[in-house]
Amino acid sequence: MSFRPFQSFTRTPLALPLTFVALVIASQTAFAHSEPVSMTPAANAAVVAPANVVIHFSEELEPKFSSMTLADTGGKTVSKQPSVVSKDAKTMTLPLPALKPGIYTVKWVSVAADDAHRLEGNYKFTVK
Ligand SMILES: [Cu+2]
Repeated sequence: MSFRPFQSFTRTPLALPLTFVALVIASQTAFAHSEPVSMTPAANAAVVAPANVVIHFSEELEPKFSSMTLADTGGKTVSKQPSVVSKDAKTMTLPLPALKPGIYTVKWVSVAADDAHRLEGNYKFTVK
C-alpha cells in the first residue's frame, strides 16, 4: 500500500490551468471556423443593383444555421427570400429584390459544419 495517489492530486491543480490555457488558445485560432474569403459585391464596392449577394467561405457551412440578410440604410431588412448554401457547402447566396440606389449592409452568420463554431459579421456596399 503506498500513497502514490497523492502525487496525482498535487499534479491536478497544475494540469487543469494548463489545459484551460491550451483550450483558450485553440479556440482563438481561425482553424475550422468558416470565414468569408470573397464577397460579391465586394465590401465597400459601388455597383449596379445586383440580383444577389454571394459569399465564398473558408470552410464548409452548416446550412441550417448559416444565413445572410440585407438591410437598407435605415437598418430595415430588405431581402425577402432566405439565403441558400451551395451543394459543396462553401458558398452562400442571398437572392435580392430590385434595389434602389443607396447603401446596404450584408449581415452574415456562418456555422462551421465540422465543429459548429459560429461567426457573424457584416459589410456594406453601395448601389449606384
Ligand atoms: Cu471552429
